[in-house]
Amino acid sequence: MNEFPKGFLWGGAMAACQAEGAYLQDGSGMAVSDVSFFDNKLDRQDLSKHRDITTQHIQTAMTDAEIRRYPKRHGIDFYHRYAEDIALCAEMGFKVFRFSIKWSRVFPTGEESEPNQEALAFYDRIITEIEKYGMTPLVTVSHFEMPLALVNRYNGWADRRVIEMFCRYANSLFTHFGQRVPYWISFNEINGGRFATFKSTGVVEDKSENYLQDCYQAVHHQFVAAAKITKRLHEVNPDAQMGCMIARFTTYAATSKPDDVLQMLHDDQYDNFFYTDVMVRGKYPGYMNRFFRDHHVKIEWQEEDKALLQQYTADYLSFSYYVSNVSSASPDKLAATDSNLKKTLKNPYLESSAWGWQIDPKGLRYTLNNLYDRYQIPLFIVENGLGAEDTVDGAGRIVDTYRIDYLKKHLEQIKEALTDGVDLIGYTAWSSLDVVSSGTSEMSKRYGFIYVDLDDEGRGSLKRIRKESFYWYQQVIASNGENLTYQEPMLKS
Ligand code: BGP
Repeated sequence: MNEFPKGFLWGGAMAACQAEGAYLQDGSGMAVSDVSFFDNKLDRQDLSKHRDITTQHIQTAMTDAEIRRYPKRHGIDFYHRYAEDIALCAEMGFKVFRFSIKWSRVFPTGEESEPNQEALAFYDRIITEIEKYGMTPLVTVSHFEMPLALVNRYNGWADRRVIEMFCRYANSLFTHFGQRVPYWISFNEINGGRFATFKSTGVVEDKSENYLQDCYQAVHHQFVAAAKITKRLHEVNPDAQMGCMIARFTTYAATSKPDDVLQMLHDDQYDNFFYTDVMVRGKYPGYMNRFFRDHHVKIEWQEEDKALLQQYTADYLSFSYYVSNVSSASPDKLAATDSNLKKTLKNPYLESSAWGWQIDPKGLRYTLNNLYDRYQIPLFIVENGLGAEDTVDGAGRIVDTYRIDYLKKHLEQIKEALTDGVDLIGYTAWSSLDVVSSGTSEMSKRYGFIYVDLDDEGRGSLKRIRKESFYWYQQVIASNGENLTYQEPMLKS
């Protein structure tokens, strides 16, 4: 067997806040992403300070008109170059194009009663372009770019009133694009609310009296909002599907010591399953009652919440997978490393990227089996890829064999999981083009099949160049995953 099913959705992903640029143009408002800064003294093995944003920092950034200090303000200028970018992805053979819509472009402060028509016209042009090549759009409604005004006024999702504003935003998207977009994702990596709280929920620690309480209350509001917009999407188009999404932090016990194994179970429950249990099974799991009690968290529920969560669950489960983590009952004694959205412990059996992210293709097979066993609904890998520094050689080529190797090994394990019986509907690699890094706002942490000539300080021609992986992925898609081999060079100079 070991085959990808017919109609498998091959593609790539990107996010508005990392790609569009066009800061404050055409009526757009400021988003949380527009205050995230680039630090040239960045410690790649400890990115924690990039995850903590203070009120003071926000105020400084708001009065700073500089674009380059905040790289997500310029992105890769997808706003003006989308036609060329989408054409390149079509050339690779993409069946599906994953992108996100910038909430603060459509509702600049989040509180307007009507959407910004220029923003809707922009996304209309994008979808038209995707359709032109016969690709399927996959749209993330919220990918780390809530209007900053909602942070300043409400401390983000900690306030229940944000649900209504989000629903108004989502409803405007469904009214305009609901018939044309078959796959949606409500919140990108919803478990980010606990680890990358500011960009995920807009909650600022120094504004909170009880930060942990606000983190979980914000996530609860996102759960309710996701249920509400799932209901609305199905009213608009019963055939459209709404997925939930987590950053899948697959984790292994550091040793076979029962304490470590229990820690692994807890980390899996608190960091992963809580989110998917609510969004797929439709109710809060019992283990969270204990967690909330132990951590003095008391979620405020409204009467409608329980029924909403139960009735409007996700149609499919999507996730990002970059790394695997390690769990230990005595973590202080062990070496740590950076990972997606948070730190973890070192696994001596794995190699790491230059940013310390531990590479584990077999962990993806484990993850697919583990999620499918638990939920029995279709899965969709919506992010997987390697962040690396690419260089353009003397002949103008980018020979990113390390990226091909990473992707190839992960696709081999996906094939194994398909043979294991997992129902996987698609794979969108992160990222289609190089974009500004979500975690560090660097440009030099590149993931794309298409190189973008831009450096960390925002200098460069923005020229797009096909990497070696572009031609390799083209072959992979053309053979529906049959041919994963790589023979250098794919690009004949
Ligand atoms: C995920 C995000 C993406 C993305 C990716 C890689 O957390 O959904 O937006 O960028 O990780 O992370 P980074 O850019 O920090 O390397």
